[in-house]
Amino acid sequence: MPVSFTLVRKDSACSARLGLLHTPHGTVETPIFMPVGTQATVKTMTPEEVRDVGGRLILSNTYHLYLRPGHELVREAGGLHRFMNWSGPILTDSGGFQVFSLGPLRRVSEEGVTFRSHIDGSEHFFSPEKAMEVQLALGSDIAMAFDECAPYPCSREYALEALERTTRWARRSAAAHQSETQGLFGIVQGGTFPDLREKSARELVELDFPGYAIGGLSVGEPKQIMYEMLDHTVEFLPEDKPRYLMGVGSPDCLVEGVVRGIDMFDCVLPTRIARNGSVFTRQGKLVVRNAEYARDFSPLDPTCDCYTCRNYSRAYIRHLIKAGEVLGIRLTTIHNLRFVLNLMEEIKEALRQGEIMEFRDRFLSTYQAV
Ligand code: PRF
Ligand code: ZN
Repeated sequence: MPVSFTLVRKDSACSARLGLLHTPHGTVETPIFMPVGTQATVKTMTPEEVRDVGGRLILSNTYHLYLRPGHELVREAGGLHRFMNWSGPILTDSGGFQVFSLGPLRRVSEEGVTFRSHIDGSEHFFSPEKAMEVQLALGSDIAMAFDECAPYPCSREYALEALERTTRWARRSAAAHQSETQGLFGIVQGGTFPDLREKSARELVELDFPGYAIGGLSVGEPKQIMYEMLDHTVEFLPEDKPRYLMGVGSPDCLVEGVVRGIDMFDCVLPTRIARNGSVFTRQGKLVVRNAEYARDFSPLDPTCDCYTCRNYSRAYIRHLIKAGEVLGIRLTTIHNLRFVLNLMEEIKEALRQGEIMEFRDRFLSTYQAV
């Protein structure tokens, strides 16, 4: 088994767990946040810097790398790890979500999805088999099944159709995926319908994947609905396999996800908002680009241990961003990634101490979620 999971400890007051995820490129502790490197780079950061802020497992995207530079080229380079100089584990998303996000640029059939490239308009076809071929060429440690993420809101009929297709595609993904060096995770869908979440989870568990993702959430629904769906999904997933909540990464959702039994997260949020001048603090999100910080010579977050906070002020970072200097968004990216990765470290420590619920309450008492 190229990918496996060791459950280390379960909390007695909630569904949270500590675990170890074993991959061909090493073992990582869970719960874990995966920085996103869509184009084979965590935007603005070198792999050494990603590691220095605590990144251990990164996510990259099949859809983007297939279109550019092409998976054959990445294979020729010796795989994604060598191509981008990241020696730790990599998880690749299947392209399902990205292709479905293209809207009018795509057509779905039972066989797969026909879509036009967002780069040059050229036409392409993705299927479960194709998504497996591309991810094998990329050489990631963990590949994702090809799924259909239904939008929010969506009708029960559509959510059912999408989840049933996702199960059939998961079966085809598993059949096409023959690898000694890569694990394959299934993806639960089912929209915001509790019984459909259960149905999807049960059907996927029958296929016996080494890990299960929860897809189709954080697509615009209220957070409370997402939390309810997590409760209605996690209870049908096996305890001895990792659970990955796709596309979730706001600090409050990370904490709430962990207490509901999630082991893995990924999200562009920390790196994306950094590039438009927003940063996380223990009080919530702060727009350092705003005029009110022009003469604020304190660090982004006085409690943060990152390179940015140890050396630079809000006023300086605001100036860099206003002046369009690339150092500005590098500094905010370093801080935001460190913020969420440090949060995950604190979460793990709270779990080791058996105090995760106390930690959640303390964190949420100062963190202003939006
Ligand atoms: N499916 C896939 N990738 C995803 C999602 C999904 O549903 C989401 C939903 N938040 C993010 N990334 N394959
Ligand atoms: Zn910082």
